Amino acid sequence: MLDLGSLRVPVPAVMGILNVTPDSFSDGGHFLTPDSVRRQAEKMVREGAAIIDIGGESTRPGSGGVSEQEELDRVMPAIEVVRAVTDLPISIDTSKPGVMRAAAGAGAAMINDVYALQADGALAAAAELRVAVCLMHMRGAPRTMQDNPEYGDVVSEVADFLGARVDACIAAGIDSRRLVVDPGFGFGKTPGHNVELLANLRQLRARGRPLLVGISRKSMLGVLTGKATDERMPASVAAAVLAAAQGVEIIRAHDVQATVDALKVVQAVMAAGRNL
Ligand code: 7PM
Repeated sequence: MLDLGSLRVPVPAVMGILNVTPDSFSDGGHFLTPDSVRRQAEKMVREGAAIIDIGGESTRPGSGGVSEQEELDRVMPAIEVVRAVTDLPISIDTSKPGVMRAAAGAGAAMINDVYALQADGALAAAAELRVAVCLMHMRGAPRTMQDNPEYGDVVSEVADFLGARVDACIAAGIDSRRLVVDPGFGFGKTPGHNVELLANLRQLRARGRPLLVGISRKSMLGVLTGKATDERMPASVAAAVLAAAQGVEIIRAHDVQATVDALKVVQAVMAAGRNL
């Protein structure tokens, strides 16, 4: 069991992705009406998701931002619809303090921030809201992050960043037991960097905090397999299995059913005491 205070889930847990952006790369525009949000949420519940991650700001490489009002207009109705169909914990994928406050007020149990609470006022908002927080590593900003990212040692640099953000959260009054950390696959990393991170997840448990990873359908899998985004499910499941075998607590995924089934196998073998 993973206990983050406002959020308790069995591990490994699958976080189902519910994007409410018109431009998200693999499911853009598909889940925008209340009815389609409801159907997608019901499907993820049936398939065994443990958390539903709602995001209204595309962080696609090369993308700009959206206004706070635009983001609120996208995510608040979606939170209401998901709330109406399930008691599963909701995570809000946002970097904006105003959206964090509104979402937590509507019942979101987790803030999933690809900027790791670096925006003005984000640390204070998270401290005041007392929800769980996912701190993700990104090198640069979405618009430019894939322009030739360079690292000396990507694993230690990402781990150091995450450790520093955990420390900043603690200094801002956030209970460290609410924090999870995420290396941010695809956010300012080459395919080689992403593979190196996936091979060394245990070293990324900054300050001993639990890990969340999101690799589902990402371009590193396209590079490895030659497949388009909608054909990356098997590769995504393989990556989820590799992550879970290294003890990752939360896997963020589009294909909930396939991921849940695969992780049941990992879980059974790990419970049998094998060191994978
Ligand atoms: C375009 C590129 C659209 C990438 C969407 C994405 C993560 C996340 C995202 C992650 C956490 C996607 C990403 N990725 N939050 N939000 N970790 N914590 O594949 O890896 O959905 S957006």
